[in-house]
Amino acid sequence: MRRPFHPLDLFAVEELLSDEERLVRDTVRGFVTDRVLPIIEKHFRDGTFPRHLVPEMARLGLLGSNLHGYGCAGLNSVAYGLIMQELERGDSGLRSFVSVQGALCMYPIHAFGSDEQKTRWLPRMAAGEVIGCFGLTEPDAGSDPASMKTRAVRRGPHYVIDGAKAWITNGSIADVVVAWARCDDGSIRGFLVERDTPGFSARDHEGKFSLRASVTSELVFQECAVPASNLLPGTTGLKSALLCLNQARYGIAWGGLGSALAVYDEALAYAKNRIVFGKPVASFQLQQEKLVFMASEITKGQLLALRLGRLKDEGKATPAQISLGKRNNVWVARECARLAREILGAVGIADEFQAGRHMANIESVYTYEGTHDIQTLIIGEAITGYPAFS
Ligand code: TGC
Ligand code: FAD
Repeated sequence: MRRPFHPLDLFAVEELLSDEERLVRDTVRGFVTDRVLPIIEKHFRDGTFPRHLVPEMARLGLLGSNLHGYGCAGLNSVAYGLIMQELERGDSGLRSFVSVQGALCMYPIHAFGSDEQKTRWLPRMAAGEVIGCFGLTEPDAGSDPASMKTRAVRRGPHYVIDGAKAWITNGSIADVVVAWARCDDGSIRGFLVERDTPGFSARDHEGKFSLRASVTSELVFQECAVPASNLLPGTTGLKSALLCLNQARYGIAWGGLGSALAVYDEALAYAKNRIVFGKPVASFQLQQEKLVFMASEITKGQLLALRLGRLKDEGKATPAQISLGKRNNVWVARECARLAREILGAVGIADEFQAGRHMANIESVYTYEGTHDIQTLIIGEAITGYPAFS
């Protein structure tokens, strides 16, 4: 029987959701409780991605769920965000998979692709039959993607791509890469590179202590000739890649809440049951302060994410607002994971509890999609008018 799950809702955010949004959230919550939580500890331990869940997530309509047409669910931004929250309540790696597939691969094809590219790729990606990845970061260009070295040179009917990408989620399991490269005219544009293209190879990063249930790879393009029709025609510069990041950062603002809720729930339950000095841990003022910090920050994060989602649906969310959402809610998740681990005492370092896994995962989330520092500088520029990146 499914364990009833009572989400933290100190400010009645539930009342601000529509019936459809609640239904979507509860469906994904059920999926994560039944299908993810029982297996995720082993996948994290073994360093394997639970790939068998991809068709199940596709059947639930989770892949590219906020896109319209081409077999996508066409949900609003809040329902999409709640999906990210519930997936990350399970594991950041699972949310990463869905973020990359939807926000970083399907979105650019949808936004910048030709009709032929959309028809060819999107329905199969929504169905989970084709897996995508997004190659922007390079070994020497992370926070500053404009300094990328990957080049695409036009030769007759082909573009020839040379370069390398690093830390790419889904890299070695992807059927198609959305690869960003600098062209002859100096502009950065997006290309679709299929996995069997001669000169393309992918190798997984070994020794990760974080996001162990997710695939992270290095990609190499050696004289990789792709048909000119594989250029995403609507990409016009780095701005096109940054527009994709807005989509993914938005999802992470909700995902962070999911991770924070998971560890808060676990810490509260443990603190109520664990007896020390003859009393439950939850009855001590020092421990209550930690739980109150977590509950307050999660509540503020819920209000922030919901408002951001409503603004996004009205077409008004700015990149700086999205950065603020990502920055704040991932910080909340990071603080909550650390405090939850602390409340659990020794068992907090064992992987039969979730806190340690979330604590390790959130280090990646804090860094990817623009580090916490980069989000700070984006917001700093928006409020002062001074870019302080260099
Ligand atoms: P800059 O000159 O500021 O901007 C170039 C053009 O882009 C515009 N722009 C944006 N447009 C839409 N959305 C945004 N967020 C935008 N940010 C900037 C800008 O207005 C300009 O337009 P125009 O018309 O004037 O040309 O560019 P810059 O080179 O100075 O860089 C700015 C900076 C540092 C903020 C940017 O490079 C950045 O965001 N760096 C962080 C890189 C990053 O986030 N990488 C993420 C890689 S993907 C990933 O991590 C996936 S994890 C997936 C998972 O597993 O979930
Ligand atoms: P660097 O840019 O080298 O930064 C190092 C440090 O310097 C950081 O603390 C940073 O905040 C700080 N710093 C940088 N610039 C400034 C500045 N101007 N002022 C002050 N401090 C600064 N990328 C993709 O393209 N696709 C993916 O699918 C993807 N998946 C990922 C999955 C995982 C698990 C991880 C860990 C990363 C992934 N990334 C992906 C890469 C990720 O986006 C980059 O790691 C991130 O953008 C930071 O780049 P970097 O690691 O090169 O750090």
